[in-house]
Amino acid sequence: MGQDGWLYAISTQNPGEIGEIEVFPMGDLGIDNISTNPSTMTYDKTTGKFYWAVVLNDQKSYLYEINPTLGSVAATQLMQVPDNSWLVNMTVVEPQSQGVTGDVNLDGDVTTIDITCIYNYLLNGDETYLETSDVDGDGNITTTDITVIYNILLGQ
Ligand SMILES: [Ca+2]
Ligand SMILES: [Ca+2]
Repeated sequence: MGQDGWLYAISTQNPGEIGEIEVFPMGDLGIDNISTNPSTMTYDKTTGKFYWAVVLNDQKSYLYEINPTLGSVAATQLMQVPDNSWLVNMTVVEPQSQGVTGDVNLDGDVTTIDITCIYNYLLNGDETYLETSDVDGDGNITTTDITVIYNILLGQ
């Protein structure tokens, strides 16, 4: 993002080689009152959206969504940062992988072994897989959790 309100793309074909990095103008965002304060941009891989936080000449901080598509470059103002605060840095936190529901022993698959793990808890008090045994998430480890795994195995 340039002080001139233009969006630029940086070629990373030769990353690290000084003088080999190319900068391409993508388009004018139509914002001409950008202050000299630092701005920050981040990219959400999940949604494919670019977010840009900038302080304008009114000394207020704004959050924009950027469309970086060549030919239709645009900035959409999402909000003014409340209480005259400045948003000086931001990042997108990627969601934690949830694992496979029903994969009690966390080996990556739902199998009858996972059912055995729950049986071992119910019958023998084996708490090895306590944290993953509540498959239906109702707060208790019961035969219902075994039924859920059976249904997964049967493809229901
Ligand atoms: Ca498993
Ligand atoms: Ca349960």
